[in-house]
Amino acid sequence: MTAERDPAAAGNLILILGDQLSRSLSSLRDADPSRDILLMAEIAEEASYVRHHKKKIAFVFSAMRHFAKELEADGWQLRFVRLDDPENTGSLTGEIDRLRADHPEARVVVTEPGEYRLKSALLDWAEQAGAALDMRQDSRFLCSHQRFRKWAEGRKQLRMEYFYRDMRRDTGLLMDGDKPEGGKWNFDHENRKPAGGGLFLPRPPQTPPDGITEDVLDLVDARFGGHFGSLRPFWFAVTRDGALEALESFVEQALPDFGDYQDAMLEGERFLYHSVLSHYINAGLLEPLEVCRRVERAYYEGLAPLNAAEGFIRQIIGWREYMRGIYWLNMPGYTERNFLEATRPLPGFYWTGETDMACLSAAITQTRDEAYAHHIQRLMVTGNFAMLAGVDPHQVHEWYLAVYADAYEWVEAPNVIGMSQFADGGLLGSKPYAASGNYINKMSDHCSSCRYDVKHKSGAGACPFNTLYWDFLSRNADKLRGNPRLRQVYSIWDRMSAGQQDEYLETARQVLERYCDE
Ligand code: FAD
Ligand code: DLZ
Ligand code: SF4
Repeated sequence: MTAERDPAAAGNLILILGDQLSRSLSSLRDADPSRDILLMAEIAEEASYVRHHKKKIAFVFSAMRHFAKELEADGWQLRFVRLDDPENTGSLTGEIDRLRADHPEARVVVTEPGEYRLKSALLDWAEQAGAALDMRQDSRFLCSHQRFRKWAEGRKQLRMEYFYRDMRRDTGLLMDGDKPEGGKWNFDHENRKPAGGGLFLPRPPQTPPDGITEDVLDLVDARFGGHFGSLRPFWFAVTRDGALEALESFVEQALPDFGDYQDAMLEGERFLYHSVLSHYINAGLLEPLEVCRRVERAYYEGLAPLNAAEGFIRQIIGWREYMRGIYWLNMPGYTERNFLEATRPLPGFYWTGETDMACLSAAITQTRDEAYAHHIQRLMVTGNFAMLAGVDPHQVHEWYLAVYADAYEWVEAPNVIGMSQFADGGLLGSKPYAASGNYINKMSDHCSSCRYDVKHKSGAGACPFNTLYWDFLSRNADKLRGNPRLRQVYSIWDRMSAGQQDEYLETARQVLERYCDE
């Protein structure tokens, strides 16, 4: 992808996208501040191709403005196009054209966009405009497309665990020679404790908005006021320094308990021991490897136990890299997959949080307020309900892409289409993450304040997850019955009397009518 630089050539135009806020960017590798011009642009199309959460737009715009200011202070020539600039064309390619009009000979350099949609748009644009485009690999990721393709080649199943071990060997993270630290690759079985009362629960640092952020908040309010989510209070860091502070705070306060309570949920506690760093990492304010090295150091300094450090590092060099690999291996078309042929529209309460199901209300309300929910809420509450109810996975995908501050299609789609909705038919999970209310009850305290009874399996007051669970298995029996990991649940279903099965299905029908068919 990379073309050699000709020293006699005119300066380059270097496009820096809103999730490329890193000085180590491959597009800046050989850049020359005296000749090259950097381009950053606030673009209506990028903010509304799905109607992003207001906090997400504000975070990206403010972080872009801060990054641009830092680059300018370092002596770079930079064109920053604000959203409200009357000449703003509203598209990234329009902005490149506008800058190129003054520099027709210039080559355009860009680090590969994270999303297929934008990569294709830039490649199409270059072809049509007859422009020289130098699109470079994104070296912030640890595994290149080529490396992932090679790893995946010839494998019947793409299991994250084996990929992860290779990444441990490649990076040397938590390695003792060629053996994993502590003698095991994975300490996940120690990471499933429900959280009880009386725990000290840290909060991510709250950064007060500065003048730049206040301007952006006003702009977002005016231009995207109809989008989902609360804009204020706004507490995200918007600079690398602020993100580094958030990393330090996580390592000191939450990391030691990260492993133990990774899967827990608590009413009113939105962050537990999670890092709340994904939006910083995905936008480029933090680099994935530096975050992992910091966590590894905390382990060697005795500040965090191995199950926490290993569990955290696995999420980043394992899951995060693996999801990106799956995305690029399967695009285009991955976001259209619908293995279970689910067609129901996304229930309206996903946009309001107004539901009497306590677990869903908590997850969606905090999503609205914070543009954040942690993994188990995304997977086992909102994701699980949508899959059990048979919601069209494309609508689920668009919801997740819109509502989280860390959502970019390269990471969101495999998590949603693959992991959470089983819409890829098992490419990345050996069975659907379908669960009845029992799982949510074990891992959280939501059920005690819910109007439903998690112990009731059917009938008016029964937990909706309980009846939807069996309805889901019954509805999808032709596609799922042959799955060896579901043999046991189907044998339970088969042993039920016809009367009991009917009762489950009838209650599920009422649940779907109440919540999904309004
Ligand atoms: P922590 O729990 O502290 O984890 C540490 C880091 O590990 C995260 O910051 C993140 O960088 C990485 N990580 C953890 N799990 C995953 C994963 N499954 N895939 C990729 N990276 C992971 N993550 C996104 O970054 N963007 C998304 O749009 C996104 N959508 C998701 C949708 C669904 C349905 C599910 C089940 C998961 C999704 N995830 C997504 C993964 C995960 O939920 C978030 O990365 C995590 O909740 C972010 O919060 P945190 O920083 O506190 O993470
Ligand atoms: C997410 C986002 C938003 C909301 N706005 C912009 C923008 O105005 N300008 C820009 O360059 N990038 C933005 N981004 C990030 C892009 O959507 C992101 O680069 C692509 O989705 C590729 O990952
Ligand atoms: Fe959620 Fe069911 Fe528990 Fe209510 S009873 S909180 S719906 S799992």
